[in-house]
Amino acid sequence: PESCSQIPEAWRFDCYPERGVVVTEEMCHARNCCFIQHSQSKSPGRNGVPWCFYTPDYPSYELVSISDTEMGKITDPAEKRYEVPIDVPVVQKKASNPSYTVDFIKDPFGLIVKRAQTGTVLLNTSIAPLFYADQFLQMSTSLPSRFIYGLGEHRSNFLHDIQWNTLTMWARDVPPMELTNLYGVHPFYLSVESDGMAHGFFMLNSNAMDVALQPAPAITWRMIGGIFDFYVFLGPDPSSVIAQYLDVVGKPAMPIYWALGYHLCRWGYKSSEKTWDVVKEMRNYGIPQDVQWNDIDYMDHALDFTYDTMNFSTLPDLVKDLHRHYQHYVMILDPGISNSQPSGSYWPFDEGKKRGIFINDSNGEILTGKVWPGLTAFPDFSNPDTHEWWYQNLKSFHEKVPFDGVWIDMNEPSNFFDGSINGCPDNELENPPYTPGILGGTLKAKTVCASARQKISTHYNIHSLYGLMEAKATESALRKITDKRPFVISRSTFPSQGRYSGHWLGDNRSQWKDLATSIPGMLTFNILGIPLIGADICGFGGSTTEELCVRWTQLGAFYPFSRNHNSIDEQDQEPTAFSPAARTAMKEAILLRYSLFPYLYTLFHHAHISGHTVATPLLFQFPNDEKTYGIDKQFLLGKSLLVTPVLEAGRDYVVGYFPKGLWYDFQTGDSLISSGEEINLQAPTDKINLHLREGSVIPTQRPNTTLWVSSGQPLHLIVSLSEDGVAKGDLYWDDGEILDTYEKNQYAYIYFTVEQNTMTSEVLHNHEEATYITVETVSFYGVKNGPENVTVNSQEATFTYRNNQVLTVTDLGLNLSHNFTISWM
Ligand code: MIG
Repeated sequence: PESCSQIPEAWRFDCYPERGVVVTEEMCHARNCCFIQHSQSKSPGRNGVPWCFYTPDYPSYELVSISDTEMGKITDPAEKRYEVPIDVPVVQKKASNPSYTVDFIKDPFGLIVKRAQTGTVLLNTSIAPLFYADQFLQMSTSLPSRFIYGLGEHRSNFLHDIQWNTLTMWARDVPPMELTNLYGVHPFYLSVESDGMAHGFFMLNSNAMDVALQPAPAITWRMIGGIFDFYVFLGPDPSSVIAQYLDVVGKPAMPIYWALGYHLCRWGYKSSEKTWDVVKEMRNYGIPQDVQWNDIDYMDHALDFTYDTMNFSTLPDLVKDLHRHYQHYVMILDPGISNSQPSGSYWPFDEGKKRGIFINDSNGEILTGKVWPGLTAFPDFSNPDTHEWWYQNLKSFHEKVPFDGVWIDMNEPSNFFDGSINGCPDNELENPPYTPGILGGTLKAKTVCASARQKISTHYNIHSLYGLMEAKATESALRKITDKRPFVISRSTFPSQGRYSGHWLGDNRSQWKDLATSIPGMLTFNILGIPLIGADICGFGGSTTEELCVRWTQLGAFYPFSRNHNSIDEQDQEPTAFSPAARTAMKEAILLRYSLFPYLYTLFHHAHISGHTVATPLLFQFPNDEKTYGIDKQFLLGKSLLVTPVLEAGRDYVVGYFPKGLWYDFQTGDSLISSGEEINLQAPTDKINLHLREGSVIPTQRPNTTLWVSSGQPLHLIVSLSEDGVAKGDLYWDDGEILDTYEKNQYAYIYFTVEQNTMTSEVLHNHEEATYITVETVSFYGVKNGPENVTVNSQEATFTYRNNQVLTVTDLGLNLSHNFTISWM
């Protein structure tokens, strides 16, 4: 019909999204849709303008009657469907004075959500037909702008491309590449409206899905199960959107202090002695290291909860030695449990089988897959009995090897077979009417059968929750075993994961482009509530080069989770493996990180209690500066520390964007004024550019080779005065490892303000831990005139003044647990 050609290209909603199919006119008309070929669609159904799209009058639902409920919720009264089993707060009643309006369209049924203050349409579901079948749910909504972020886990820029870009979600083990589903699933986006206000949208659904972006701008949710259960967060600024999202799914855990140290790992340490040698070398060179890790090499024939008593015979001694040096040990665990050890010789399988805690196939037999130890069963972490069994395994292994944290890998779950040793049955769960654009083309690709049975549902529904559920089991086991804050790093993740674990970006490669993409990855996980995030420093696959590894260590020093990790058979890439110059540059970068520990720790506290980001996109602090919306080559730590890394080979400079205002070189205090422009910065190989935004007070500490030792060191406060001479900052301090210190009031919280040439340190919450710390020096950046005298608590003090306008007050010896003032005239 003619009406078809009147639909603008950007507004054509795909009626034939199946992959790898070239849709013909006949096929399209069989669906009663419009058919117009388009030259720009290279692979129909994947990228580009759809050839087959819904007609304007395509039949959909009709609103028959409407009755207001106390909760303002839409449910299906007739039929109970699968719902995602994560605990979200239950809405008790309708909001009294909402900042939004909700309007309904009768026929076809549609829902319109607007921001009350501005009238901006945040959501309009009437732009394409709605589907609500058992295995096919589809909803399209308009977007107020092209600025959309989140929707993990994918490899992409931080700002998503909306030019016909389909993001598929289904947990998958694959080295990160563009346009494919990866390890985690996060159906949440942040949208920045045209006036700089922001809102968020969360689709609480765990089934396989496509999320299709198109230039209208619009988004389509195409899911193969569950219900429509979605949340809209009104912000109105980007940080508030994230805090509101995390109010629903849960705020991140407060990490144990050493989680913020430098971690060393690799696949292919052939023995505990080899591992130990690396630790000793790091100590010899005085390079900070808090945590040594082992990959699957430590296990006896890749069996969980065992260690190789030949090559890793000294593992328990290594761990004790680490502890004597205030260092920590983390080892990997994979979910696959070998099912083929002689009966009676391997408790994890024997006992697991007895207790019925493994995933069954659709016949009710234990499903057999294959992972590193050979044929395996997979624990069903949706079963509470599995958590108890997992805990008992961890506990008895901990008695042999007193590890401090756990790395959970392969938990998509990854399987070397597609489905199982016997494949999968041919049924509607394995071959649903529509299969999203999953890598491999089937739900079972490199994982267990969709029709496999788990305690609470079929694998079809809960596949992408495997990593979350394993993390929960691991976190609670560690709590019981260590009675400290659990340290868990998980490869597969789902909303609410931050409550239980951190994450790393998976199997990257030792290439410059992977160095660069680590920033959008890190920023995305920060807005998804998993701030304990980093990429494998120096790259996992392939061999690194010295220059790349130096630059990566400089950037990695500012990852919230900072771990150098390497694949098997690749060239060594520990800092100790390089030339003295490279080693020194790496050491300096890591020392710089350690000096920032009090600041970083305080940022994690704010993430934990208020849902703030730790690594922050520039746009969060400058939402009215559109130039920041696409920036992902730089980022802020917290609100004020700007990191501008070198991301290319052979450079001794870097160009960074500086939002309007006054900025200071973090290390020298030199100032620069930006009108909101790109600035060329010197970046010799031993330098990482760090700039402090005006108006901040940053607590730093004399660094040492472990955070335990550093944490007793005196503080050095760095103040960056704004144009009008004000600044503020804070410090959260506690014992570093006890559970729930904030919740139990076992912490100190100090607030710093500067105005009119006076700094005040105010202890808002006191605790014994603060009494062990002194403030030794304070540097004020941007003091325009050299002062004649400086007083501390009204007593004269020692100071220096440099002609770059830096005033440093020294030899303070102030007890952190007491209020103090510093003034200059
Ligand atoms: O199939 O344990 O992402 O970090 O070194 C590879 C070996 C399994 C994948 C992880 C990687 C780890 C590797 N693992």
